[in-house]
Amino acid sequence: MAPLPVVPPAPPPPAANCTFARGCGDAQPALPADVAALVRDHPCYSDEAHHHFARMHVAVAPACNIQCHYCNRKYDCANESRPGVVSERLSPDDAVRKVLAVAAEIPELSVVGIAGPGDALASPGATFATLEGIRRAAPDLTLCLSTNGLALPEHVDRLAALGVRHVTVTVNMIDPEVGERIYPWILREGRKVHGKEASRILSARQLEGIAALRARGVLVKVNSVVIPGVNDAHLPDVVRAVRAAGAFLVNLVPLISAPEHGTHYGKTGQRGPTAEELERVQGRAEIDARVMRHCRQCRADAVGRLGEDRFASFTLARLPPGPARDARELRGERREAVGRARAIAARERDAALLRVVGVPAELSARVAVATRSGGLVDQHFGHAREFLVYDVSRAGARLVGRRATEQYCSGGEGDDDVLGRALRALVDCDAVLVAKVGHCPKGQLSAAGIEPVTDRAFQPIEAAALGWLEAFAERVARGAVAPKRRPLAAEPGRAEVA
Ligand code: CLF
Ligand code: SF4
Repeated sequence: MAPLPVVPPAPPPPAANCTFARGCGDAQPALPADVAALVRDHPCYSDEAHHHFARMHVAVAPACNIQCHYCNRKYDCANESRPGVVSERLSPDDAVRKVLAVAAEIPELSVVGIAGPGDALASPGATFATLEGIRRAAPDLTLCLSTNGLALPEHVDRLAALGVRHVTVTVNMIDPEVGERIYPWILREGRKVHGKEASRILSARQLEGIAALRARGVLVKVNSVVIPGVNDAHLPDVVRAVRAAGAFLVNLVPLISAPEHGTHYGKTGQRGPTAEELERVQGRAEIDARVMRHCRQCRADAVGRLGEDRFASFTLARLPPGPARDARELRGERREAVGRARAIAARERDAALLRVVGVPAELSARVAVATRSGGLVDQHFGHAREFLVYDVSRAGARLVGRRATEQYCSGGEGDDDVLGRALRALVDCDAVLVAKVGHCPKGQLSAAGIEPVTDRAFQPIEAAALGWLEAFAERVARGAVAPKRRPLAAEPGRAEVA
């Protein structure tokens, strides 16, 4: 085995009184214990939690009080949902019945959210009746809500009193000049307001609402839709403004716009960002904020872990007629099992970190991971519909995004077109960590400079990525391989999300 390169010693651990998660140089302070407890089991607020916990949405809020150019009212609210999707609308009673039925089947359920199909606070009667019903029926479930923010200021007290500690506000602009290219009108006090005035009112109400939530101990996530040529250059200002107002987390989501969705942007040819453009905007935002990298732009009736689509098993027609029992004890057992898995993953990560202290600080590589559950490298390459992408260095493995693909292998047959698309999706990765990979894709991955790695199968992701890095660094030192150049990579050590 070749010796490791001679490098300066790894930075010391942070001093006991240091408030930054990884010591000097980390852009984000470590979370206070009460905040850490609030994000720990929320699959959207913590990328680690999304390996273990599920969320569901109840589609009880049909109305909206604004018009976004990326929305067609025939479909769900596109601020927090995938455009072109229609959810089954529920009454508050049906919503509570559905929550209990889902909780009985999916013990990893930790969060219930209202994210449409219109704006949650444009139908306050239905939204609050639902939140109150869930609070009574299953008090251990975390309540979550997503809104465009226009009606937020008048509802913050009621949300806080109900124990809602997670609210998402979609903020796409703070400059009305930009805003009038996104919002043609808003409804305010019974009248339609157009142009810059509409955006001025909307922006002021959003920032006021965020600050009021923050003052009541609510963790605010801000979603911003990245619209190239409209607000992409403006988003760093938006991120600074929402951070100043008290937002906890920022989620920059790509505009999805297709003519068949019938939206203004779809019909006028406004495109969404490329993966590189999105990563660039996220990297800039990370200078000022924690940035979510694992959003799946889910449906307003989504059920399951992020990326899972189990809503079809829980339509109204399939629900049991009476109320299901509250499976609280099953959720408790699941939380304990997750705690044990987390302890193992942390131990293995810490051991792996010690083994890479000699890796040069400037060596950073990018790995894709196929994972199904529990934060493990546990999926066959041919079965993956998406890969999680991590930048890995001696400081650790940091999620930078996800790459959607299609399942390459079905019924034992590989699809060459799908493989070609997967290779393009992973082109900037040095390796792909999988449980297994077939002979043909293995060869093509290697030919594309993406090392297929199976000897980390069923290890926790961070430990697996660091273990791979240890061997990779040796090969780099020998000159046998070089990391791919990624001019767009964000600086490591920034904005670790929870
Ligand atoms: Fe739903 Fe949103 Fe709550 Fe999550 S989703 S209301 S914060 S429980 Fe999550 Fe879905 Fe992305 Fe939303 S992955 S679209 S960020
Ligand atoms: Fe559509 Fe949501 Fe915008 Fe309302 S807030 S117009 S439902 S995307």
